[in-house]
Amino acid sequence: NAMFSWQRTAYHFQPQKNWMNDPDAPLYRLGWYHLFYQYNPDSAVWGNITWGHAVSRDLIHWLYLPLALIPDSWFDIAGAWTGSATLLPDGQVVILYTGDTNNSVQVQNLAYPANLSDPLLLHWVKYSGNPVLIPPTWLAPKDFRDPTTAWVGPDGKWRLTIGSKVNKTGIAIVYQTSDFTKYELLEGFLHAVPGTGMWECVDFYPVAVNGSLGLDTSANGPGIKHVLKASLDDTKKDHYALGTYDPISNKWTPDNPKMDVGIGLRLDYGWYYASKTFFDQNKQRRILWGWINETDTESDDLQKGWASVQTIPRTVLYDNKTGANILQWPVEEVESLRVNSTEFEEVIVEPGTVVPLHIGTATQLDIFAEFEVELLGSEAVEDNSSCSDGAVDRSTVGPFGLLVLADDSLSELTPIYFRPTNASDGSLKTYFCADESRSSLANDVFKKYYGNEVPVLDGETLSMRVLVDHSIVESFAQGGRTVITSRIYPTKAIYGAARLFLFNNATGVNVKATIKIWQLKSANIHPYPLDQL
Ligand code: DQQ
Repeated sequence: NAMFSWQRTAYHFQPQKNWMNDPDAPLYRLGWYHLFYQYNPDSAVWGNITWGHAVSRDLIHWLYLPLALIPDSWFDIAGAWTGSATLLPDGQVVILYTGDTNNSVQVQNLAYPANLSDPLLLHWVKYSGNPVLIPPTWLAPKDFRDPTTAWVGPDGKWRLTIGSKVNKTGIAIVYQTSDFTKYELLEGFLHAVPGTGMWECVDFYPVAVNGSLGLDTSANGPGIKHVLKASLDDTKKDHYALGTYDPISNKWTPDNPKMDVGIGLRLDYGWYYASKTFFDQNKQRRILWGWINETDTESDDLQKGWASVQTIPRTVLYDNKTGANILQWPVEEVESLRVNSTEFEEVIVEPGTVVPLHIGTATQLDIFAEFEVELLGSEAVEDNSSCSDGAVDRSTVGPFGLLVLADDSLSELTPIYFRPTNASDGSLKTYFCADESRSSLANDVFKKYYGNEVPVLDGETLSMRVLVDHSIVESFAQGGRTVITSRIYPTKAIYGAARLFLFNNATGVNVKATIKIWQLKSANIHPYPLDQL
């Protein structure tokens, strides 16, 4: 539908048409990155959930492949839901996924490639003994889904975790297996957090305390922490925490109980859900995928004929400067799309002004910006604002940042910005925010304020990286400590009419901005040539 064609992204992964949700079973093998995804082949709304499949050499350019798993058996007839892949040392690949059965019971099923020597892994076989796991009697049959990638326990057996809930307590339970067909439930919970509700799409993986390499899912020992992530069904938000995994007791303990899973940090403070990581043994890194849902209406989605996008894959590392969060950063391969860089050095943005950045078309950008603040008058007055006040609300020292996907008359704009505050309790905090309230003149879409506090250490300048792709903006502050994904629907700030500005809405500071901007080429995302299949 041409009416909405400007909303199609140019370098984010999305199917040619119809509905997509969670990323599934990402893996790297024989020179190809594989991405599977929850897909409705028949419509632009959720339903008839099938596994879509695409492959890439570099995580940027993709080839669509035929559907990988079709819901055609009693154990997945109501949907082939989310799952994960495990690469076994002998070269085998196993996928465990949730099936919604003919009785609407959630079970776990095993699938494996028909032909391991096929680098594209085109054909998948469902194990004849499926389902391999049914819900334990003490769990509700609809609260048992989304198995993780397996890791090796101290006895050499595989373990994997599945999310659930007991009353209002979100839980992760662990199964043990030697062959992926027979399983034993380990006693107790990997972890449980009262009040957090059903845990979907649990992700569990090690991060190195030092260095810049990712770790295999089975790695553990000194110098390693474990990230536990749950997608909270009640709020549709992805929460994580850092902690330690004791494989003997099979318990994960958060570093800081006040920042436990579901009550502490979020992976992304924007519109983002059902994320999943994998270890890329090709480049020794851990990569995170996440699903960006729509915030327009179902009827809009049906009209445009498609719904949802995946984020740019992000590398995940432990932040050893703060020791309290992970760092997310777009995979380096996105830089291969960069053309025409423009630099602006020490641009002074005075209080209450906007400065246009003349860079030509501004719909496909990779922006890196640093901001220094010069206090003009006396001291900053006390200020308890946060992201929920939006970019219009002014204080002495903020907000300031970028206006992306704006039109010349500023009838549409999306501020991505910092808001330093000095609260009445004496604390100094910096918020990183996205104000979507004026992102679109359309009125049937969400227009909210997003963001959270971002740690800024002594001596650090404020910096942000922003990826703009027509209707998606992914924003990373302080090297990826705080991340916000925006799903917006500009109607004026499209194609050649989209502009980029700096803004400073503080009352008492000059902002000095140094910015480097690249235009990004479109990625090649198209069907794999049929005659080669
Ligand atoms: N999506 C899948 C479920 C999962 C949910 C169904 C999360 O397996 O819990 O499409 O978005």
